[in-house]
Amino acid sequence: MSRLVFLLNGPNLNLLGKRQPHIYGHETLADVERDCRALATELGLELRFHQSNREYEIVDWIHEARESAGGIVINPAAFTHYSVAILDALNAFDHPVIEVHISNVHKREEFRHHSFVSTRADGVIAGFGTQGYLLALRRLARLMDEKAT
Ligand code: CA2
Repeated sequence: MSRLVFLLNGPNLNLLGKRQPHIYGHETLADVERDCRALATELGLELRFHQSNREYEIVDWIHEARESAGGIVINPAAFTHYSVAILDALNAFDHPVIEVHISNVHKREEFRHHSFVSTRADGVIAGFGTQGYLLALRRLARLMDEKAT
């Protein structure tokens, strides 16, 4: 199975570390990418790391992953709570999917408590800060290994 992993980030996550540090911490998305790349190398994974503010771009990356990747880590950001398009795309992806939220969405406003993506994800991580991305990669690597044996 492919060792390629897509790590996808939704709208406004390009602002990570620049605004609202009390919710999302001080690390920037570039810091997250650097740490994820280091861990991916350790885990023997090849990483495609993307962020977009446009729903269709995320859908297109999921389609690309369908053709080539063995797993997806996704923080769909606000799309989590209303995007049937992203859910439909993930439902057409045959390999493990881990959903990440930096904040604990269940401790926040009611509208953040529901996730369309969680109905597809193999695991959900929320409230671990940006460390959640690293935990997600470790879990994904394990699921990919289990699937390969
Ligand atoms: O906790 C998460 O990771 C979220 O997916 C982040 C989304 C939010 O809509 C979800 O409910 C939970 C928001 C991402 C916005 O990121 C920003 C980062 C810094 C400054 C402003 C926005």
